[in-house]
Amino acid sequence: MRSVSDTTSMPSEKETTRCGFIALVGRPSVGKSTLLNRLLGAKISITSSKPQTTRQRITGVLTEGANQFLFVDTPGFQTKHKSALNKRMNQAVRDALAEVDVVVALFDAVRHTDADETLLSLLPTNEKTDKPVIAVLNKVDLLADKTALLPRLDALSKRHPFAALIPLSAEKGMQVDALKTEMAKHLPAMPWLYPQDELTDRDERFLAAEFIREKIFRLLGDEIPYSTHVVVETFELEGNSEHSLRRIQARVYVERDSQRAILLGHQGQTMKRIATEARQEMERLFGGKVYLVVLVQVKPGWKDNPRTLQHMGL
Ligand SMILES: Nc1nc2c(ncn2[C@@H]2O[C@H](COP(=O)(O)OP(=O)(O)OP(=O)(O)O)[C@@H](O)[C@H]2O)c(=O)[nH]1
Ligand SMILES: [Mg+2]
Repeated sequence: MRSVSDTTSMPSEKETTRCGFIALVGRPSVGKSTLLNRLLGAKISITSSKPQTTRQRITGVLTEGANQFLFVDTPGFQTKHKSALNKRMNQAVRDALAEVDVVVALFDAVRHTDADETLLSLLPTNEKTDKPVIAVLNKVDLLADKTALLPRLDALSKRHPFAALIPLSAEKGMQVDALKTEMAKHLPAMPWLYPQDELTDRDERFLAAEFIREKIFRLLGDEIPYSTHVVVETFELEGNSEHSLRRIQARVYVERDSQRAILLGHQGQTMKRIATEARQEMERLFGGKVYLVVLVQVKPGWKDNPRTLQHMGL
C-alpha cells in the first residue's frame, strides 16, 4: 500500500539511485517490528510483548533522497516450538538471510539467550559471501548504566565480523539515524523497485487482518493468541478515494470452543474491544473510515495441518 501523505523527494538527475533489501532478524521479542515501524515513521508491522507476534514476513519501503530501503521484517527465530507453523516461520528467516543485500541482526541490550546463539550461527559469514551484517543492540533505554554495553559489544564483535555494531532504542528512537546512515553505505546502486510513496508490499487486506491479530495478542492471555488465525473475508472500498469508507468482514479461527468463549468475552465485550482498537489502527494507517465486523469460528488443529496453513496463506 502507498503512504497517505507523500513527503519524500525525487533524486536529482545527477544522483545515482540506490536500492536494496535489508533483513531485520533476531529472536522473538527483540524489537524487529518496532524498529521497522520506527524506521518508516508509520505502523505497518504489529508488535506486542509476547514472543512470535510476527508470523509472516512483511516488507517496509522507505525512500529518502536517492536511497530506497526495502526492510524485510521476519518472524522471531526460535528453537522451542516445533509445530508446522513454527517451522514455516523459521524458514522465513533463513530465506530472508539468503535473499537480501544487507542483514541487520538484532540483539537485546539486557539479555543474551540460546536463541541469540542459534541466530549467530546462521548469519552469513565473509568467507561464503560478502553480505554485510550490521549488529544492533536494542532496548538500550532499559540500561541504567550504559557502560554495561561495552562488554556486550566486545563479546558480539568477537562472534562475527559485523560491518558495524550499533546500540539503539527502537521504541524511543535513539540512534536509529546512525543505523540508517550505516545501512545506506551498503545499498547497491540500482533503480528503485517501488514507487517513492510506497509504504509496504502488503495490501490493506493483509494489514487489516494483522491489526486484529495484534489486538488479540495484546488483550488476551498466553494461550489464545497462539491458537488464533485471522482471515479477512470481504474488503470493499465505497468510492474511489483513499479516504473512502472501507467495509471489512473478518473471521478469527480458534482451536477450541472454550477459546471462542474467551475471545468473545462476557456479552461479547472482549471481541468488541478487539474490533474497536483494530478499527482505530486501520483508520490511522488507511486514512479513511472503516466499518468492521469480526466473526469467530472454531477450527480444531489448524496450526498443525500444513494443508490448512497453505489454504490460510501461511
Ligand atoms: N524498552 C524498550 N522496549 C522495546 C524496544 N523495542 C521494542 N520494545 C518492546 O519489545 C516488545 C517486542 O517488540 P516487537 O517489535 O514486537 O518484537 P519482535 O522482534 O518483532 O518480536 P516477534 O515478532 O515476536 O519476533 C514490545 O513490547 C516492544 O514495545 C526498545 O527499544 N526499548
Ligand atoms: Mg515482530
